[in-house]
Amino acid sequence: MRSRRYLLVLSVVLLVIQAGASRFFVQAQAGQAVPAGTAPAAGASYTPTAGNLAARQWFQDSKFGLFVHWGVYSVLGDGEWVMNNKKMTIAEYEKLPPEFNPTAFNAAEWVSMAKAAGMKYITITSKHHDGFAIFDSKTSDYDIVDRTPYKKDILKMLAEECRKQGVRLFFYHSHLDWHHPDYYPLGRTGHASGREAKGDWYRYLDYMDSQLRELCSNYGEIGGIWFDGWWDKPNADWRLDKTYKLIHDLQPKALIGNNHHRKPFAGEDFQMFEKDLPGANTAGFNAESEIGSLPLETCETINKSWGYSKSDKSFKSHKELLHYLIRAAGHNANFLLNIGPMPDGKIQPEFVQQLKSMGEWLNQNGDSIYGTRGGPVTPRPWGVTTQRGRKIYFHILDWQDTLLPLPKMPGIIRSAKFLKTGRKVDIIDTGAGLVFNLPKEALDPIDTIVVLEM
Ligand code: FHN
Repeated sequence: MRSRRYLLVLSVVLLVIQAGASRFFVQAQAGQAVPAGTAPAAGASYTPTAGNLAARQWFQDSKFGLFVHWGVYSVLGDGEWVMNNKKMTIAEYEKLPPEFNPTAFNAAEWVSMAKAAGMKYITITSKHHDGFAIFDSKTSDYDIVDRTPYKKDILKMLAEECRKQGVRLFFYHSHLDWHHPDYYPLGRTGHASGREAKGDWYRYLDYMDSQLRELCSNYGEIGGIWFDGWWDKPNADWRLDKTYKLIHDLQPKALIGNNHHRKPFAGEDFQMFEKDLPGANTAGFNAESEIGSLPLETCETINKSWGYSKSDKSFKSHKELLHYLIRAAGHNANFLLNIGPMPDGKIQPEFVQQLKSMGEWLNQNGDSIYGTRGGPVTPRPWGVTTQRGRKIYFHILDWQDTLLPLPKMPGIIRSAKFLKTGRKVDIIDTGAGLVFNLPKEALDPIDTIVVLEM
């Protein structure tokens, strides 16, 4: 009876495999690591240093980072776009810095929390679109030291703590600036700030470069710069070559990424996708994006907000967030998961809890994520594959049946086990492909991981 059922299922499987042969073929994944010593296709006039190429490998091995959106907007608890969304003038918005006094901020606690979550790097907003710097800038007095009662450089404390705990620090820096008088002509946003209709664009770019020089000079070795806001003025002369050169000259290992939602530009070292896995466009940001050849990253929020929101209670579940991390890894991408700290410097308990449980899962299953690249079977509705050396990890995330049909594997399979129990997995070789036999009791509600040793 059992063998007749197998035969029936197998013939269906064979038909499916043959019909969709081209779709089912094992493919190389987009965004695979650029081999050391090879300049990325996007960087015609830019040759990354050996240190930079090594940093790209480290980045791809690291897989999981903490994104932090924090600034004076947190005082209002209405997200980081509050100035634009609530049509606040510069004069009104400038009343926020005197209210920003994060006395409960504790860099050691933040970094330990990220580490315990299994995160290997932190990317924090040095300046968001509101133009306010949460570091000690000598280029401008619109910063935390000069304008808030707190008077301390958050980035300095964080950089020191990251160094102590072995976590790399990246700075998110906004090209777009709703506050600076020289950010002119205006772009798509920031029209209600009440600014005079004049300004010297190149003076603004000098200002931005000067702040970037500070970020690349005063905080030791940094992981990289994560740009955002280019999309506000896609036709402007952003003088990116000059800015990227400045960063690479000062910090040759630092990785530059730019959230312009396009294929990477010359001089960039990684490519990010906002609220979407590489190649997808469910959130509307990636209509013009195209996967390039650089290391990839995808970023998401725990609720719906980047900056702190008092009212946003739509928290994603533990399973959703883990699936995001796992699917990102299967797409050969890192996952940058965001928190928006509260104005006093504390992190809301829902976020803390979520990060803790992600760390617990990674403690058990991290072998199938860290140091891997997208595996030989491209992402499927049922899940993804990751690979490190001779080990291929099948992450079965959404599959209800006992038999799972798969394409042919490249090479001979030496062993097949469930990662969790070490129990052997029965595999049927149909000649045209494989079928995993997944008994109900072996299925895991989050991720059933099968390891093939080739
Ligand atoms: O406008 C920003 C937004 O506030 C946030 O920083 C995200 C993070 O990816 N990026 C921008 C929108 O593309």
